[in-house]
Amino acid sequence: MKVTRGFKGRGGQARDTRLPPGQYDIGSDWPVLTAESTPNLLTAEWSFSVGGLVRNPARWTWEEIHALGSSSYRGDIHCVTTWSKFDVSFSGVSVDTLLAHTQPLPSASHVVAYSHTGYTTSLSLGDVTDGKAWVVWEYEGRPLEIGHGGPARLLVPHLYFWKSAKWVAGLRLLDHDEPGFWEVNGYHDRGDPWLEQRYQGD
Ligand SMILES: Nc1nc2c(c(=O)[nH]1)N[C@H]1C(S)=C(S)[C@@H](COP(=O)(O)O)O[C@H]1N2
Ligand SMILES: [Mo]
Repeated sequence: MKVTRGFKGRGGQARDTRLPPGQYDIGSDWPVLTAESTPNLLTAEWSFSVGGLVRNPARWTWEEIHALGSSSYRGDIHCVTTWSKFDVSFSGVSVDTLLAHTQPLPSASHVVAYSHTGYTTSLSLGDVTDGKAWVVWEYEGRPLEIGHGGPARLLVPHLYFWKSAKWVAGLRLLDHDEPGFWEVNGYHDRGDPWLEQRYQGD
């Protein structure tokens, strides 16, 4: 991505590189960061739901969601704890596909993503549409490991990684922003790494 040369973010990092301000390249490591205990979810009992302000609320089983057609991401991810990881690949289903089936109402402006564990995170509808978000079950062509949110997690790679809810269970569409777990605990409502929106007030 080419942005105006010479622009400096608050981290002192030139904005025309691939690393957002204040981030470092963690290389091949991938830390596990979890606030709750890791659940053992069986795919036979797993489901994913879209509800709230939609015309057709829906719930898919593991087999049904795979039948919706698959979509992949290859690119970078950025954690608020300052690591970034380049060129990772995930596949699953695009959130656009899930919303095409459920038909958001005109009043819908935000979503809460919630996990089977109770974790929540909030996003604007615009941050999960137009090819910007996925529910993913594969990492580098293999089933997503349980520690990283397997069998399936949300992936919203253009925002800090706390928005990418592990063990995701569904999306609830709302007409207002409803702060989730980390947003209530001091993290920024939106979390754009290029704007270094780490904490409330940034
Ligand atoms: N359910 C759940 N999802 C979560 C979290 C969590 O604690 N619980 N942590 C978030 C945070 S802060 C980060 S940085 C990433 C970490 O994902 P990883 O453990 O796969 O690196 O998951 C996000 N999704
Ligand atoms: Mo994080």
